[in-house]
This record gives sequence, C-alpha cells and structure tokens, in this order.
Amino acid sequence: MLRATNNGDRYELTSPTAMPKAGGFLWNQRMMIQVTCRGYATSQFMQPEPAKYANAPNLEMKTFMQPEQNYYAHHPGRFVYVKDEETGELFSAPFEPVRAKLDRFAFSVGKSDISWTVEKLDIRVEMAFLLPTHDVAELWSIKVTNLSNRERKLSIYPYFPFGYMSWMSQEAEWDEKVGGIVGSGKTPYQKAEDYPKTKFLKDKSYFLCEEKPVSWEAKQKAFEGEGGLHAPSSLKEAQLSNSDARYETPTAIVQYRVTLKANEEKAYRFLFGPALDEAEILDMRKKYLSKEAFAKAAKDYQEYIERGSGCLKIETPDRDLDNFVNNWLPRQMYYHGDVNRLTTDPQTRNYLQDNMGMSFIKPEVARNAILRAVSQQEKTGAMPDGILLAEGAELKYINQVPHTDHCVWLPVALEIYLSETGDYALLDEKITSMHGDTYTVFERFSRAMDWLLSARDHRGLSFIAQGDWCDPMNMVGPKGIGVSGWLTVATAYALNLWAAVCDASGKPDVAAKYRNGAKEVNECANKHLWDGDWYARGITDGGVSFGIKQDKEGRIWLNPQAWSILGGAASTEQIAKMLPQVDEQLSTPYGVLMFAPPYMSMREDVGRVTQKYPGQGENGSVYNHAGAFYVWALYTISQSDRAYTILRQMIPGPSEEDCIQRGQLPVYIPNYYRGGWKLYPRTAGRSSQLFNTGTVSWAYRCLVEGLCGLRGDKEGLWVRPQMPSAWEEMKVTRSFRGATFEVQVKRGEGKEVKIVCDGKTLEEPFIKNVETGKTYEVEVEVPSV
Ligand code: CEZ
Repeated sequence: MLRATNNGDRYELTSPTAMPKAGGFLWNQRMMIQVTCRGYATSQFMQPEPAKYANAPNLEMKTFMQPEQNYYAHHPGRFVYVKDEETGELFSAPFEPVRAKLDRFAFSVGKSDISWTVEKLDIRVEMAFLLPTHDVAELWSIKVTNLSNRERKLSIYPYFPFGYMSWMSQEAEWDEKVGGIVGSGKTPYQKAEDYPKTKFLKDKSYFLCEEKPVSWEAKQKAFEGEGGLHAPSSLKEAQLSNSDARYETPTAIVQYRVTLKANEEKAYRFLFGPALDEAEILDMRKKYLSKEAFAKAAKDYQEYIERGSGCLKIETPDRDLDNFVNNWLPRQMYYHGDVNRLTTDPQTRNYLQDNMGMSFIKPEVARNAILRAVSQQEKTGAMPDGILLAEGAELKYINQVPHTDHCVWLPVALEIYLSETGDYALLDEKITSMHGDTYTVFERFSRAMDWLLSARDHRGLSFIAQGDWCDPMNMVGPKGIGVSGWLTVATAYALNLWAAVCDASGKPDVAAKYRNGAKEVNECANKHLWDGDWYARGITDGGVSFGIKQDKEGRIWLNPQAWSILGGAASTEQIAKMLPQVDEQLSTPYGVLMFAPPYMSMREDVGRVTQKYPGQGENGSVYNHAGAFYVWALYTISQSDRAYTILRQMIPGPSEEDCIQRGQLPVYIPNYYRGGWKLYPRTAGRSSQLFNTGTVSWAYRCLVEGLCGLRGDKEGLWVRPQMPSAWEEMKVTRSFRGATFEVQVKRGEGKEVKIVCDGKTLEEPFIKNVETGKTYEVEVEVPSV
C-alpha cells in the first residue's frame, strides 16, 4: 500500500481510503500548496499577506493553517471527471468527488512534483502538477490512455473549483482571449482607508486550457444541477451549457470529447492561479502554457529543490530513516528557511529556528536572518514577538500577545550558524535598528542576554507574561508575577551558549559575566523549581507551582527537563532521577509527550493550552518540537539509545500499521501526533498533517551533530558518532565548509574509540584546518556494546 522508490525520493500510496488525509506539499517563495491523495487542496499565495485563489464554497476564515483539517465534498481540490460516452459510466480522478471504486490508484509524492495514476473502466488517467520557481501558478498535466483493445469515445472534464470568492462581488466566465475560465472577485473590506491596500490585489482566478475545450461551465450551480458533485447533472448532457456566473458561486469545469484507439493516449495541459488582470493572465499563458515551458519549469523547479539538499547523506541499517534524512527532512527544513512559513511577521522564535536550519543548507540565509532579527531588537534589549519581513507588515494574531522567551533563540540559532561556518566576523557588524540605536551584533547579543537576566522575579525566576515557547500558556503570568520554569532553565542555556561564543571571540571577561549569570539562574531554578524527581513547569501569578507531583493533570512537562540538561541546572544525580520519569510518564509508541496527563478542562491559572482537546496540539500531544529539544539534550549527555528511539519515532513508519495509525506519509515531520495514548488509544498517534514546525532544524541537527557526531567549531570538525547500540555500522557523507567527509563507522574489538583520517590515526576526535574542495576518508571504530 505504501512504497518508496529505490533512493527514497518518492513515496507512493496505492489506496485512496487507507489514509484519506495523507498528502504532500509543494512551495515556492510566493506560494504553497498541500494536496491530499484524494485530490483536495489547500493553497495560498503572498501579496504580500497570504491570500487564496481557490476558496471554500462558503466564507473562510483567514488564519494560520489548521491541524487535522477536515475535508468535505465541496472542499477546494483539483479533479477530473471521465465519462464513457457509450455507456454513460462516470468516475473521477484522483478519487473525489465521485469516489468510484477504482481498479488502480497510485498517489505519488516527489520532492518537486506530485502525481496520480488512476485506472477505471479500462481508462488510465494520469494527473501531475508542479510549480514554477518564481511565479504563482499550478502547472497541471492530465493524460488519458485507453487501456482496452477497442476504440473508446470519452468525455474528459477537468474540474478546478474557484469557490466562494467574495461577498462583495464575484463572477466568472469563459474568456476567449485568454483561453480559459476567469473568475473575478473583490477582496472584502469595510474601512475606506483600506481601499488603497486592496486596489492591487490579485482578485482574479484563472483556469487556462492549452487546447480549447468543446464546452464549459463557469457557474457551480449549472455544473452540479440537482445531481450534486457525485453525479453532476450537466455531465449527463452531451455538452456543458457554457454558463457564466453573475454574483453566483463561480467554478471552472471544461469538457473535451475524444475518440481514443486501442492503447492511444491524449495529453492536456492547464494553468491554475491568481492574477491582477487580463494582461497578467495572458502573460502567464505565454510564459508557461506549452509542453516546452512545462519541461523547463519542471527542470528549474527541480534545481531549486535540489539546492536545499542539505549537508548529510547516510546509509544505516534503517532504510526508511535513510530515505527520510537523505531526501525529505532537508527539503522540509529548506521550505521553512526559504519562505518563513509564508508569513510577513513570523514569530521571532520561529523565524530564528527556521533560519538556523539554513546553516546546513545556505548559511548566508541564516546569517542574514540573524542580522535582520537583531535589527528589530527593542531599545531595552528585548526581542519583539515577531520579525517583520515586508514593507508595511504588522505584528498580527499571536504576535500581539506578549511572550518573554524570544531572546533565548538568538544564541541558539547563532551556535549552529557558527558551528557550521566559523564566521565570527558576523559579531563585529554594526547594526542600526529600526528604533534608531546602533550596536554591533556582539553588543546586541549581550544586551539580549542582559534583558533575560533582568526579566526575573525576586527569586531569580523568569517572568512568563502571557506565554513562553508554549504559545497558549497565556494565563500563568498576565499580572506580571507568574514565572516560567522552562524559561528559567532556558535562560541559563542561552547565557552559557553566549558565554562560549564570548570565549571563542577572545572576550573571557564577558564570558565570565554570563557564565556566572547562568550559574546563578540555575541555582535559583534548583532552589524553587526542583520537585524531587523533575523540574516544575512554572509558578502562577497566584504563587502556585505546577507541573509537579501533586498535579493530576499537567504533572510532568518535557521542556523544563530537556532544557535543564542543556542549560546545566540538572546535576548528574538529578538527570538520573529525571530520565526514568520521562520514560515512564511521557513515552509512547509515537514519540515523547510534551506533558502528561493532558488537561481535561480549563485551568484558569495556566490558560488556553488547557482548553485544547486532550492530546491535541500543546495539550499533551507528542509535540515534535519539544521532542526534538529533548533528543538534542539526550545527545549532549551521550544518551544515544534514548535519543535515537525518540528521533526515529518522529517519522511515520516503517511499519504500514504505524503509517496508517498516523495517517501520514513519511515525507515530513508534522507539528504533532496525538497524545492521550492511554486515554484515547483509537486516535493516539494521529498526525496533525501540519508541516509547519520548528522541529525540523533541531531534528536535522540531532542527526548531523548527534547521531553522526559531525559537529563543527571555530577550528574544524569533531567526529563523535553516537550509533544506537543495535547498529553494527553506518556510512555518512557530510559536507562541511566546502569539504566532503566520507565517514565509515563500525563496531570494533577495542574498548576505545579509534579514528583514522586519510590513513592517520587521530589523537583526539577532531579534524583541523579543513580544506575546501578536499574529500576526507574517515574510519571510526567504536567499542561493541
Ligand atoms: O504554533 C506554534 C508556534 O508557531 O506553537 C509552538 C510555538 O513554540 C511556535 O512558536 C508551541 O506553542 O496559538 C496556538 O494555540 C497554536 O497552537 C500555536 O501555538 C501553534 C500552531 O501549531 C501554529 O501552527
């Protein structure tokens, strides 16, 4: 039912019903589209705020992408109806809307295209699409093949609904000049001052046909009639009625009539997207709607995706892991770093983490992001809730809720960037901020760390205001009293990371200041937050500690444990107590829970997180971002097996049963899998289907620097692999600062790790003076277990 190509760069699903929400996604810098195996699609483009060209048939709320989105018969999608003109039989590809039982179904997700092959009535329909690299449009190919040994008369109807375009104005019609159906709407607004902003929005949607159809419908109602989507009335007629839509729900469906000889095939091409006006539509037609242009766009887009291939290739005993690491994880990371989740005001923490992954792909992007972030630093040294990316962008939605953790992510992102590049010169750049003050990057980081040190209460614990990393934890500290246990230990981590950079920059005095700061913060954490076997999650405005033994819900949280390891608060003895508690209370077959047990009802001194459905989202799911922090923490203390187990659980599979339970293809890591493993076993493990997540940079880092142990520093590359004990060997190809490292890791007889680089045994596991362009052959022998 689920299979991968040889090198794992495509996954194919052969049932439309086993994992109905499973899908794939494509993007470019201006748009993204997620499609399900059954043909439903969610797409948006930037102008510069997110907008749609294919809408729901009713008015849709415009907010962030929803987890576990529900699809319904009229959900926007891309479909083809096929009618046998001799028998009147009808089916649709890829599966919706007719849902006929198919003879063959294959949904194939590639890195730069998505396609389907569907067979029914001895007819094969192949649908495929890709995106251009720089424009907003979908390039669709539809091929129909007669598989029988007799001549067939068919009608083929591509159906690309526009949906409800606007309550102010909407219409659609066949436009002879552009050669397609054009829908026009008016982005709704009410304030006169908003008019200028809406004036140049792309309010037209088009569906262009390379070959002119015999007939069409532009009005949804005329297409469906009384038969509905499963058996549209208009398809019963010899021809469609060439309708138009005048303040009626618009749509795009066209008809081709073909006679195909035995084994004959016929290919069609279409363009689907938004535009400002007719001129732009004509332009797009000219640029893209031909066989040659499709081929060129495919090649360009493939090259664009290839540029995000990352710095690691592995060959391990786990083939499915290799597939994911060599193909899909860097691709997902590239998406995050290249387009910032298609928002104009990413949350500061997301912006920094999404870009830190680019250190492994295109370090200059990470560099620019760090510079851009500090250029928006407030005069107090605090970081804003979101980073503005476009002219005129504003902080919206969640970015209007005060969170206190944003400074922490600066040294976190910097550490990875510096490990990859050794580019300490970055720190000397002078940046004048949007608020008018000028400091070097070094000074700005110190000011951010000073702010973290200052934003603490009389006990030395970090204030939480209306949230920290956990967005919906909005009621712990709105009065300005409540504190975050996680942020306290994370502050120590940030300070220590920064101190290390200060040291490496030859500033031992500054380093000492922040190291002492971290030490003091950790002492406070241990005094007020250690609960005997783990750290508490926080203390509310009302002075109530939570995330502690006495709690029936939200008893133990993962983040404070993970970050107390990273930041140094937890001693070896404390870690020895914590880890078994995490194993016992938080581990599930689908990964490690963010906390447990989930809240069953609102806790007013914790907030909105407790109102989410138990086991969903931040309310005690396997929230992979939190899991990834923990995995990294485990690698830093050489807990290789624990780390690997959890890392592997982030990827659906390898068993089919596991994939079905999660309902997702192993082509990305979702932001969560449902928790509530004991409470609701039926839904536990189910994927959110949301590929926007800070998890990916961390997961990749865990693989590169943890599992493979190939971590850079100012002078060179460390070689400290941490193979899981069940493995005998692995092979790694790592690019680093323009050099290639071919690393072979094997278990040997000896008790010590032995490393041979280009025939020479190394005294310490470190390769200095890395030469650009050179290939290093490294053999690592690790003790048997
Ligand atoms: O958003 C993420 C944030 O983008 O949740 C993480 C947080 O660290 C990320 O910065 C953990 O809270 O508002 C909500 O309740 C949403 O659930 C968001 O918190 C959440 C969504 O997954 C967005 O895609």
